[in-house]
Amino acid sequence: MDAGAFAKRLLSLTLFLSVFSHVVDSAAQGALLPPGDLPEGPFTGFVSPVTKKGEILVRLQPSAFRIARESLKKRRSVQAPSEHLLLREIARLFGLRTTTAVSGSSFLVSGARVNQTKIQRLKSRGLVSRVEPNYRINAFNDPNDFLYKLGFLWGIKNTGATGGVAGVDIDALDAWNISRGSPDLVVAVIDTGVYLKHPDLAPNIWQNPSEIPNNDIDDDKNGFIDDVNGWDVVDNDNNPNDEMFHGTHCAGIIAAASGNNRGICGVAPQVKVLPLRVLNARGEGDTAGLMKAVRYAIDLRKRGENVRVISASLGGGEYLESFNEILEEADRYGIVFVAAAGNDGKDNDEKPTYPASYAAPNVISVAALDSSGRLASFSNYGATSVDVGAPGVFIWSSFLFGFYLPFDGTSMAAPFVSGAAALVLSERPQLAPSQVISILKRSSKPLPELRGKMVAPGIISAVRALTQR
Ligand SMILES: [Ca+2]
Ligand SMILES: [Ca+2]
Ligand SMILES: [Ca+2]
Repeated sequence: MDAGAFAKRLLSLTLFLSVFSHVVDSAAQGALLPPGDLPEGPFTGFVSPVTKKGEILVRLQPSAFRIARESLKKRRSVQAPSEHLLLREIARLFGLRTTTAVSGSSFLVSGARVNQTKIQRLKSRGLVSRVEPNYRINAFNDPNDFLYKLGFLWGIKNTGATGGVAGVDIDALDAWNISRGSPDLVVAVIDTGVYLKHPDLAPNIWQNPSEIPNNDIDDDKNGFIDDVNGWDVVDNDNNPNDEMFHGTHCAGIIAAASGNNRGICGVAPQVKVLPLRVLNARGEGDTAGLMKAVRYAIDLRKRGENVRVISASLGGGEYLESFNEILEEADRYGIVFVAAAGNDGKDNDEKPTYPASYAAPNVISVAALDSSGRLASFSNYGATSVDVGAPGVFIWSSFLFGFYLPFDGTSMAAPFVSGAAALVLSERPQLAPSQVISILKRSSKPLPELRGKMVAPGIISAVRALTQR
């Protein structure tokens, strides 16, 4: 092998699609731990999407009414108080802001001063019993997307019905009560391209607002003629259509349209996908191509397009100063770089995998988990070099020609994190990439078997990321 060929091989990129066959394992192992750092109850200041802050439902005991009646008699000489007056007196006496009758002996108590200690004191004095949260309720908004309804999308919602452990998912449905993603937020998918005509993807493909199609003129003067949907770095043309299937699959996991009765739903079903094709029909490319694609994304961001996430389900080669530099520039422009950890079943702490192992503050490295919450056999790991775990085994998503198929790989896990990062940035656009990554790590749901395998041993939770401060 001559030096040129050797260098090319060093720099060659491959996608992180696992070629391992898999068995859908229904053995329920490694149940989810309760979320350890979440405070108990709805009344301690945690902004929960499922319970109303500072509000509880209590059953008031007869003694509470007796004390209030005596107090009113003594204080205001009221002999036969109305229930309304009694409740106001109870609230006054016990330091609660408001007390409203709900039904029978159940009352809604609210106010910032309601806290665990106070409730405990009222309980021990026998004044209240049965303290429960006041839950938020929503219209049932289960996606009607076909493969969701079949229960196949375990990463979105895992009921345990198709194997695996219920709750080992990214809590997408709860997240969607807060955000389904901002339509102007753009996730660049640097991959084999995207099958642009896929009915579940076409509505969410980025459109260049400053480029007139097919006039052979670079209207927006970014150096790329007629780049209406993205760019094909491999063939250096304006058609980033997928000639394999890998990028199409990744794009669907991030942003497939939801509620269209079809196929799948992406993690952030309202954000836009920017297809940048750097891998050919065999899934091969090189670092120079990857750099061109990242450069394209940064330049769009510079001119005001809301490109905030790059999803990179690929890897290969060694550390390059020039690539690290471009990652740092992406960081300065607020772009999170999500990278698959790799599919060698190896420890990235011992032997780094690039780009996942770059130390730039905007890089988050993702391992693949199965539906029972175990590390996938093929997934790379690393106590310090791999950040989080996400679904990556038997993941159904979009395929060429409008089809759908399941695949395995850290390639599939990274897009889940890209989608979650896009949701967080849709809600809180002022966050820096390192803050988004810190939030995704801190809000991940712990899984005991993953200890020592990644920085945040668990599965990411979109809803907890959206509510984490
Ligand atoms: Ca252009
Ligand atoms: Ca043009
Ligand atoms: Ca759909």
